[in-house]
Amino acid sequence: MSVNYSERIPNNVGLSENRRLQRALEAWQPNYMRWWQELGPEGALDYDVYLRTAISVETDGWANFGYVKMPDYRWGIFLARPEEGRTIAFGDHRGEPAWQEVPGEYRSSLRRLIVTQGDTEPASVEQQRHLGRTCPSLYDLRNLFQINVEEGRHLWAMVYLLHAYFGRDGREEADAMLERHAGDPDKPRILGAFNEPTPHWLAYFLFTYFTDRDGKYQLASLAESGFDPLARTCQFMLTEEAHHMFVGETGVMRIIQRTCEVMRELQTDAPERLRAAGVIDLPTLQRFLNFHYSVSLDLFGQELSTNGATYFTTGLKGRYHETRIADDHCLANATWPVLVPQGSAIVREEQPALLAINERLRDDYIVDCQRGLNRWNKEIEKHGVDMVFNLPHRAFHRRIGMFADVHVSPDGRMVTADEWARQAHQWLPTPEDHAFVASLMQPVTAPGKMASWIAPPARGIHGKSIEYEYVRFH
Ligand code: BYC
Repeated sequence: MSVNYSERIPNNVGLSENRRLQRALEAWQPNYMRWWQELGPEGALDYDVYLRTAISVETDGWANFGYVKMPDYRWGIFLARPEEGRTIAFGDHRGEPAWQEVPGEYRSSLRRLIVTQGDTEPASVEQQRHLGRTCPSLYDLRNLFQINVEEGRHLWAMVYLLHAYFGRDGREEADAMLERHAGDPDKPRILGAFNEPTPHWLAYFLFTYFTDRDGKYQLASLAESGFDPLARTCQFMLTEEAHHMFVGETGVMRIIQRTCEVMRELQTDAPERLRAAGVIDLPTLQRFLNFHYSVSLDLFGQELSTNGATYFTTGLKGRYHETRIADDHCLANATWPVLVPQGSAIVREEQPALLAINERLRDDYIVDCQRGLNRWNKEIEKHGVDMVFNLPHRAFHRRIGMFADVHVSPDGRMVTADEWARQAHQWLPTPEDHAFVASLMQPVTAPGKMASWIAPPARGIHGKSIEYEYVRFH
């Protein structure tokens, strides 16, 4: 599975043997580059960035680090190795050979899934484009750019599938990926969270912790797909995703660490004193956490979804770790517990498992989210500070699904619109919180130096010291 880097588009899919496809992708490439220049990281085209580039899909294929100007990054097309004799693991086609071509009857559903996945990738780059201006350190700036170029590559991955397997309408969808934009009132991105602004680094770390984690779960479900090229693409994308969540988890951890240090120094937990000392008080952090978690929960779709059921039954999108689950993989008569609003209460109901496929994935996601909170809480405890972070209730602040029309407090009580209006400022970031966090965002670009509100990382990148010049400006 070696990658051919001598071609204009590096790939391990034998692109040069398919001249039509190669030409089509080469025609899309300049549009992508134009998009990167206009909506990629602002003002950063000339920087030399210490980036990691994949040179093969093997585990050691990552060890390739060096200074790269982002527009010269080798965006390419990489699929994980094919699995000999792979069969479809779930749904009506269980046991049949995995599809190497798009099955005609599922063409539009499959295209929709690929377009929705693909749309999120450039969206996140657009959302993060101004952050470079206010980086807390060169280390963080480099990680931001690493994530940005990888999201760009994930777009390439989906565009490849559209071009290679969906003919003319696939090419049109690939063009449209560069025409919708995050937060654009006329042509927004498809999913809610990808139209929210990422105005500062606190939002960014929480986005990479919570929203990239949705990426992990969605990609893992698509990696089970009966459509083999999609499964193989997503398997490789997942290896890149892990680093994005690492950046989020450690970023939040370092903020907590710094705040706790100052709390101890000043012997106070008063938010105004901590803010005056240039750190983010923990209740503010909890409000931002509540926001990013709840908009990320929405990304799983409705609790009961016929789309989800159809994607599963037709073998297009599986469950998390589908092949490790011990059941019939068809779910004909199975049920799944789902929380639903009933009057002024939230009750648990057994629902057909097929309809609850999205909800089940959300359940898996919630468990995973909690793990990071446990680690953050340990850090707080280590400093002797009396506070714990909690995930708000899954019904809190939802815009999609059964809880979209009701108000639920973070601890899971159904509340009236009046109570919501009175309390929301304690539960979600206020304009003042945003203004305060924004006021901290002063760029720090001297090697090894950190902004006041964040502790240094435990170690540098790829064996380099924290003082290493991870980004060189010109
Ligand atoms: N916002 O039956 P429903 C990532 C729409 S993140 C707006 O409930 P379905 C990344 C839905 O499209 C991973 N609209 O759900 C992270 C549908 O519309 P249509 C991205 C929403 O269809 C960080 C209607 O509501 N990948 O990779 O089973 C940085 C009814 O939908 C939302 C994927 O999402 C929303 N939040 O499931 C970079 C995987 N939720 O079709 C990257 C592919 C639902 O009736 N996508 N709707 O017009 C999917 O599997 C599904 O589309 C969803 C929704 C899970 C998103």
